[in-house]
Amino acid sequence: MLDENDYAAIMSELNCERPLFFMHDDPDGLASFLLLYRHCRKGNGVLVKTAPVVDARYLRKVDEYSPDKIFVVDVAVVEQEFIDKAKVPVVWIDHHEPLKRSNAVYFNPRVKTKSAYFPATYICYRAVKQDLWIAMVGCVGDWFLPEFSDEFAEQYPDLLDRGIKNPDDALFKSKLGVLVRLFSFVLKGKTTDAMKCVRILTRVKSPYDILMQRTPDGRFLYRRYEKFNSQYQKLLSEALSGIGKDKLFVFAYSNQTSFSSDLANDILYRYPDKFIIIGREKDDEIRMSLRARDVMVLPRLKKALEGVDGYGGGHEYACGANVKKKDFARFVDALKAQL
Ligand SMILES: [Mn+2]
Repeated sequence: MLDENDYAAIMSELNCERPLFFMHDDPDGLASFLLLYRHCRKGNGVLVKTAPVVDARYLRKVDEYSPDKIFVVDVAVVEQEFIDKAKVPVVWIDHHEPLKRSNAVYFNPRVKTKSAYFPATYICYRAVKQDLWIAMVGCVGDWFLPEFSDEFAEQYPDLLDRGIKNPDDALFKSKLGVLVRLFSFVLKGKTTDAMKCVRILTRVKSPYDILMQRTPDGRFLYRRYEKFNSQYQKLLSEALSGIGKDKLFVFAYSNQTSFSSDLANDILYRYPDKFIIIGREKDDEIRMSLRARDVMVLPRLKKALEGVDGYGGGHEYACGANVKKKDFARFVDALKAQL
C-alpha cells in the first residue's frame, strides 16, 4: 500500500515543464493520465496500444517531444532499455505485478503488499485530489469501488446509486458504467482519432457535458462512443445467442476493432458461473480475453499454454493471451480438461 508520503512525492514529481505521459489504452490508463494532466496542464500523452509494454520502440516518441520527465501510468512493463536510453527521469505509476528496475521512480502498492488491489487511477487521484468523476470512471473500469464512492454518489446521485456496493453493479446498473464504456470505446479505432478524444477529455468540465451532449466536445465524444457501441452491441448479442450449458464458453470473432475485454466482462456479469474465452482472429493468431469468477484463470491459462505456440498472463481472474490459430483448438481442450 502507498501512503501520504508517496502521494506527496507524486505531486512533487508533477512539478516539471514538459512531461510526456505514456498510458495504457483502457479506462484505468486513460483516467490516470487525465488526472495527472488536468492537475499540471502541461505536457503530452501517448497511448500504449496492443501489448502493455513500454520498450525501445517508444524512444522515438521521446526524441520527438524532448520531455524533461516521463510518466508511465497503468502499463505493466517498462523495459530497462527504455529507462536507460530515455535520458530523462522516468516516473512509473502502476498496479500490476511489481518488477525490479533501476533508475526509475516506481509507485506500485503491490511492492509492499503483494495482494493489494488498487487501480493506477486510485493512486493518481489520492495524489491530485481533484476530478472525482474521472477517478470513479477509472477505478470502476478496473473493477474497484473506492472509499470515495459515497462522496461521488452524493455529488452525482443520478450517476451512481448509494445502494450500490460492488463494482459489477456500478459498471452494469448505473450511468457511471456508460462513462466507463465511453472511456473504453473512444480509445478504439485509429490512434489519431483516439488521441483527439483524449485531448477533448483533458478539457471537459463535467460528466453531464458528455452524457447529455451539452457541449460540442461532449457531443463529439458521445457520438464516437455510439459508433463503437453499435458494433459492440451487435457482437454482444451474437455472443449471447451461443451461450450453452457448458462451463466453458468460447466466442471467436474477427472484427477489425477489438472488444474482447469489454465482451468478456459483460458476459461474465450475466453468467458468473462460466469460464469465458473471447477471442479475436487477427492474422494467424487468436487474441483472447479470459475471465472467470469461481475458478482462478491465471494458473489454468499457464497450464493450457504449455506445448502450444502462444503466450499470456494477467490477473488471477482476468487474463489476456495470444495463441496461433493452428493451436487454438488444442489450447481450448487443455483448458476444458481443467474445469
Ligand atoms: Mn489497465
